[in-house]
Amino acid sequence: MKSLNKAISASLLFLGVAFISCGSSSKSDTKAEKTEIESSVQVPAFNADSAYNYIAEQVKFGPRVPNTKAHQACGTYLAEQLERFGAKVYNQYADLVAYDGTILKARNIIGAYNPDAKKRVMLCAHWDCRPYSDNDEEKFHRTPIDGANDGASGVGVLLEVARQLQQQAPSIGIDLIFFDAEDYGTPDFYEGRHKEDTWCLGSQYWGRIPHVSNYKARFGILLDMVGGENASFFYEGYTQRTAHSAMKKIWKAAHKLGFNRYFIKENGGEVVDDHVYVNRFRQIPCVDIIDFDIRSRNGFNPTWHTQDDNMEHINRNTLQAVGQTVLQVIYNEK
Ligand code: AHN
Ligand code: ZN
Repeated sequence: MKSLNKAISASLLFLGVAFISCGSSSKSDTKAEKTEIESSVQVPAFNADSAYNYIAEQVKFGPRVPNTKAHQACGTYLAEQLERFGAKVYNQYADLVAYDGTILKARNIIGAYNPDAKKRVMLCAHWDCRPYSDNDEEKFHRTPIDGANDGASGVGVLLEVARQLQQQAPSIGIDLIFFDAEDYGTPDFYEGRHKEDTWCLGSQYWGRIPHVSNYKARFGILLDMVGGENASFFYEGYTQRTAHSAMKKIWKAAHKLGFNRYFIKENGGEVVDDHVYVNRFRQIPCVDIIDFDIRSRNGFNPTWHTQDDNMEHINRNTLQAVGQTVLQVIYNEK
C-alpha cells in the first residue's frame, strides 16, 4: 500500500514538473512527457481490509443459497450497501427454473454510477452460493458452501470499488452487477434428465432482460473467485476469443502495478461463467478474472465447492491485486 501511494505521488510530482516546463516552452512538450501526463489520472488506492470485511459480512449470513433466509437477508444487505455508497440501485426479481425443476426466487442487484453517461463499463460478480459441496467428501455433497471465495470475494471487491466510486467519480459511467443463481448448476450426482445451461441463471435472465432497455457497455469485467491464496488468473479461453482487447488492457494494467504473479499472460482453460451470457445475449465483451489453472487437479482452487471455501482461506494480497487493477482500468477509461 505504502509503495503504491508513493508511486502515485511520484507520478503527480512528475506531472507538476511537466506542466511547469510545458508552460514556458511548447518545444519541451515531448512525446514521453505527454504519455506520462495522459497516464497520470489519479487512481484511488484500493483498501483490501475493507473488501475483506465486506466478504466477512456476507459469509456471516450463512450460505446464500436461493430460497433461504440467509440469501434473502444478504440481498437486502447488498442493496443497502450500494445505496449507502451513492449508486442508483435496480433490483431484478425473477423466478428461475433450476436443473431439477426447483423454482429459485432470484434477485439480480445492480448499482449504477453516472447512469446517464453513454460511455460505460460493467463490473460483475455472482452473489449466491452453491447448495452443494460436491467437490468435497461424499458426506458433504449435499451441504451448502460458505462461498467466501466462490461468490462473496468478487462482491466484496466490488463493494470496495463502490465505496471508492462515491469518493471520486471516474470519467465514465460504471455499473456494478451482482448476479444471482450462478452456482445452482447440475451436480454430478443428479440422476434425472440433464438440461443445458443450468449455471449462471441470473446472468442469463439479465442478458435477455437487462435492468434498463437496450443496455450497452464498452466491456465488462467479471470477478469470480478473486480472494484465494496463491490465486492465478490466466487468459480464460472464452474471454480470449470474445473480449481480447479488454483482456489485454487489464493484464497490462496489472503488470504495470506489479501484480505479475497473479495475472499470468498465458492461456488458461475455458470456463462457463456469467461472462458467456453477458456476451451471448448482450454482445458486450466481458473478461472473466477467475482463479483457474489447468495445471491443477480440476483447474479450480483446492477449496472450490468444498467446506473449506471459508474466511480462513481468503487472502488480502489477492484482493489487493484484483481490486487495484480494476480501479486502474476504470479510472483510465475516457
Ligand atoms: C462450471 O463449473 C461449469 N462453471 C464454473 C463456474 C463457476 C462455478 N464459478 C463459480 N462456481
Ligand atoms: Zn461455484
